[in-house]
Amino acid sequence: MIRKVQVGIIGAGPAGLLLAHLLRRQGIESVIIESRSRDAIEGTIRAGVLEQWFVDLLGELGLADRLHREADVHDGISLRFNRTNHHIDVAGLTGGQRVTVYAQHEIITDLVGALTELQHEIHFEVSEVSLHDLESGRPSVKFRTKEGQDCELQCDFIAGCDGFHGPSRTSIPAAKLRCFEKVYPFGWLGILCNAPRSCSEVVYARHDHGFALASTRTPTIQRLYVQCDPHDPLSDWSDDRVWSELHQRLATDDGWTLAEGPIFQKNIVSLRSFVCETMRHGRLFLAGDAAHIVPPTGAKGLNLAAADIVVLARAFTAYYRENREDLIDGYAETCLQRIWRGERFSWYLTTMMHLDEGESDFERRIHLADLDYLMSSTAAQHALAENYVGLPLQR
Ligand code: FAS
Ligand code: PHB
Repeated sequence: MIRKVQVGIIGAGPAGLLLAHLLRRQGIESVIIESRSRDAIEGTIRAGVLEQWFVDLLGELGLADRLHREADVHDGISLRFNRTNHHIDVAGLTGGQRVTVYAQHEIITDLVGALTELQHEIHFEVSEVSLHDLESGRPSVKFRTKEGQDCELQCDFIAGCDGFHGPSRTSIPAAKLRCFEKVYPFGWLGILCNAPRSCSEVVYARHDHGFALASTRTPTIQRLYVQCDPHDPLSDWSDDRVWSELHQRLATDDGWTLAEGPIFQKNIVSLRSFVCETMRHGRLFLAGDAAHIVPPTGAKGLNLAAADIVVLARAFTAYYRENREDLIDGYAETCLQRIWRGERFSWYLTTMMHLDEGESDFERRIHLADLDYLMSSTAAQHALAENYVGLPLQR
């Protein structure tokens, strides 16, 4: 079956779904193909922190009603080391920008739900996805539906929103790819547990045993992470060991205590920084994790993906509405400025807050001096806060 469409979107993650919504608002037609089922994408445990502009955009699109009812909004974050908690007044330092904690899979559920109500064409559980004629005026995506039917989407443009492991980036000739990568020698073990909140804001802790993070999902479901070896088998991390490490790494001398509860989800992720500067190849445009990865310490991945999509939707709109190609031609350059700033901030927070066995004692002292300077300088805290809430986005 051949289907002609203006924009073919590969991937129903936050990037692909947001693009479909923004294009609909401009009367631009798109079709989404996704390799997993709707239940699977709505159940993927990932990000949790949203930048203020992204929350505002979801509101403008009429997609934030549940978010506004259920999200946890904070005025700051905490950095913890040497058994002392340090509150960073993010809202005060950024003219009122706040930190919104709302799970990524809830955003996906809201975006898919709204598109389904609009009967937007989304093909779930597709396979055999391949991209063709990217340098022609009529690129296409071939795929097999879950019913086994072979289909071809003939497009004006293809949006590669298929994440780090998707086919889009690898469809670009290797000689054309300009990529930069840093793989960290540590990973994160993340848990979800049924327990009351122990913190009124997201807490990042540096400890001699390694990094730890306390975040939240609801008043009764908490999200916590500990630094681990990315190759550790999960069986090495019993619930008792997880709680023991969390208590030690998050401990303070001010009487604060960590509430425990049954752990119902546990996973280990590796940490990397990655940028593919070739975000466009002919009529293929990469967005989100398909083009860049940040370690989650800076809570930037989802927000950078959404920022790419705002730039891409504006470029497609200018093309269809005003027959302009300048925004399309400037897509990569526009996105890469924000991406490298997000990469820098995520690398900075990751190296400052994690224990790297390969580091010298001198480097460790420097990280502690960095933290000490941060706690003594409003200017440094302002820089951290401004990056954490998200640098302004030209919309
Ligand atoms: P995604 O990977 O989310 O989506 C890609 C989609 O494409 C998937 O649904 C996939 O199934 C589909 N796909 C893949 N191959 C395909 C194929 N062949 N055909 C069709 N579809 C295909 N970011 C933050 O901003 N804040 C955080 O707090 C944060 N925490 C994180 C915590 C963890 C543990 C992890 C792993 C990441 C975290 N991130 C965070 C980053 C994360 O949220 C990503 O940046 C975000 O999912 C990127 O969204 P997409 O680019 O849409 O890619
Ligand atoms: C989360 O809530 O999952 C979370 C919060 C902050 C981060 C990363 C993840 O930096």
